[in-house]
Amino acid sequence: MRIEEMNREPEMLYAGHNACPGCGAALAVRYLTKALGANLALVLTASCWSIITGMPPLTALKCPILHCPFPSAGSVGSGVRRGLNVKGMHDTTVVVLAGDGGTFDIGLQALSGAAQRNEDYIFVCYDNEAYMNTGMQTSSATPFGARTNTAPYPLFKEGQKKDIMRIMAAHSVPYAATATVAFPEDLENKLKKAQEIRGFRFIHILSPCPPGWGTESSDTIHLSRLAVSTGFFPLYEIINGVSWKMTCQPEGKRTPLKDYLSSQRRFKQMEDIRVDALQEEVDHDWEMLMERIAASKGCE
Ligand SMILES: Cc1ncc(C[n+]2csc(CCOP(=O)(O)OP(=O)(O)O)c2C)c(N)n1
Ligand code: SF4
Ligand SMILES: [Mg+2]
Repeated sequence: MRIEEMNREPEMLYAGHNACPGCGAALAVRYLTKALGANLALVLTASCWSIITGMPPLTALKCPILHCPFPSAGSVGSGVRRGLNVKGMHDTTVVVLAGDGGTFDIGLQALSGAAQRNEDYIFVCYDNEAYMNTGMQTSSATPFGARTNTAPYPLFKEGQKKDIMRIMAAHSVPYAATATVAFPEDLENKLKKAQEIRGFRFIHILSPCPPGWGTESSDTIHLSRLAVSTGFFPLYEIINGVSWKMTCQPEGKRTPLKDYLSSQRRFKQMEDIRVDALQEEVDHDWEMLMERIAASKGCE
């Protein structure tokens, strides 16, 4: 479906929600609801999104939402799916929505259990690369060099971003994919594909966050696009943990990573030598991804 058609799909996110202007996570979920349709049950962890939608009766989303404790989203999703099945509501799509903190860190144990049991729902992680709702603390999704409010001296994240997609692939889940808001058609295709598949499905959406990243609200789409064209956040899908496929390839040469970093205040203190180190890491991850894609051609 083209973006114009998508915009004509019924809105499930009411105007007047509580997201900051330019919030990538709000846009991601708006597209998600358009792609998956109205017959949706949402499980939501503590996060910016619990605030964006607000508490009943003033909730901003037009579908049932179950707010759940941080670490339990993976299990609550399993329970909701099984409960709906008992009631014969097999057509209702169950989506667990969690931030990177609720996915990469605090929710990882229940997520791993549900993925391993191949529970039948879609787990969506909107990744703004920190615990934003509580004031921008480091998560294991925060990239190297990014400033957060809990990074010890020298005040930026020193380790690498955790590779959640390889963790999901290691669980051999039927479907896992990356997406971001600058490519709504790619995002929609992946969600619709996930909706058709049974078993555990995982969608990882990079979602720019203007206050947390130190960017203008008008830059959200540009940054999301740069994340892809630099190779910092490639768009791909993995079937059954073995078949890796690129869905949106940057045209020509990849854009230098410094173009992505320079417009974000969270990377402002980064010296050139660290920018070069991060570029090397992105180049290395890119090569590894290309090798996996090439190697899996025989698995299709
Ligand atoms: C067990 C537990 N620990 C901490 C909190 C406080 N808390 C609420 S939202 C939040 C941040 C969530 O971060 P993330 O999952 O990345 O979502 P974001 O806020 O970035 O959207 C935290 C730490 C909590 N509610 N429960
Ligand atoms: S802090 Fe970031 S993720 Fe949270 S509502 Fe604002 S823009 Fe969205
Ligand atoms: Mg977050």
